[in-house]
Amino acid sequence: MERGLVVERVAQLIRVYLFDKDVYVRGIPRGKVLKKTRIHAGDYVRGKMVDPGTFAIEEVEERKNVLIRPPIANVDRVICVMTIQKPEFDNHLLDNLLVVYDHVGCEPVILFNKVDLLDEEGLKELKKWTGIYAEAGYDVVHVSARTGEGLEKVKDLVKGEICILAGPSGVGKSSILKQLTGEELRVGEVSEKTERGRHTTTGVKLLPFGEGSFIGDTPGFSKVDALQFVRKRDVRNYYREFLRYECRYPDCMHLSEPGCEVREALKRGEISCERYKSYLKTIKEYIPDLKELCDGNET
Ligand SMILES: Nc1nc2c(ncn2[C@@H]2O[C@H](COP(=O)(O)OP(=O)(O)O)[C@@H](O)[C@H]2O)c(=O)[nH]1
Ligand SMILES: [Mg+2]
Ligand SMILES: [Zn+2]
Repeated sequence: MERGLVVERVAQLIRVYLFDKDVYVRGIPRGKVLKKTRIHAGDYVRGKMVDPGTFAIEEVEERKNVLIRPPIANVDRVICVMTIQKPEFDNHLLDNLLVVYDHVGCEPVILFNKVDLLDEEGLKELKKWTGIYAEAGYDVVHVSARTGEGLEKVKDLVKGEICILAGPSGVGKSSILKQLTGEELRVGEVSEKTERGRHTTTGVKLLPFGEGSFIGDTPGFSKVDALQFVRKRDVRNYYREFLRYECRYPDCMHLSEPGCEVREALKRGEISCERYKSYLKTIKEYIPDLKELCDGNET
């Protein structure tokens, strides 16, 4: 059998990319797939050609995840698009995106776009936040969709993967998609509208770019309450720098528990106060001695 990737699904129309032949063909579900499985864009499928241009799908490989609204399976990477200026950087939004996407098994990449328009102050901010996220353990890239700077680095990072773009409105997601794939995002169709809960009947499309990478034409969400997706006591697992420390109690939430090594690391300046404050906000908790803890840890 041959292996393919479902790149588009609009109602009954399924398009499949065949890896070996490097061609796009129509996919027709057969047998148990037809009866049992709803096929999504991002599904890895197996089957065979039944006539030139038609591929009979006989198996759908097990999915590692399925993102909803719009449905895309097997998303390896989420490119979290942010800007330092225009619009102003919202670190808490980024932290919530990182928690939620990590939880569903998509490795996040942080992309700061519009670096071409940063003034001296902006460049300082860029450096500060890049340091904070790189130290926390994320890949961070600097891009200008306008000049093309940094886009090759993005392509390198996501080689052979299925990606989506996430981030607030106006940061340049459509512009980046256009630069990566040469195609226009159908503005307003799947993008910002779905975030307000409106459903669209249009299909989902994965666009090829770089070396065997595909990108979903969805920008993901721009406002996120991580607690709608992740249990409060699990959030600490997705602030990945916390995982380097072993607290006295294995279920330590790093609030005011005795023997909390995360708090000790914070005092020593090994964990960023901005990230810790954001963590408290994510889990909607407050601690009275935050100011003392963060003293001398002003980044
Ligand atoms: N200076 C500059 N402007 C950009 C860049 N990327 C996007 N823009 C502009 O920012 C605005 C919003 O971009 P768009 O791609 O629609 O953002 P989206 O809402 O995230 O899809 C548009 O006017 C773009 O031309 C960039 O790298 N540099
Ligand atoms: Mg857009
Ligand atoms: Zn702790």
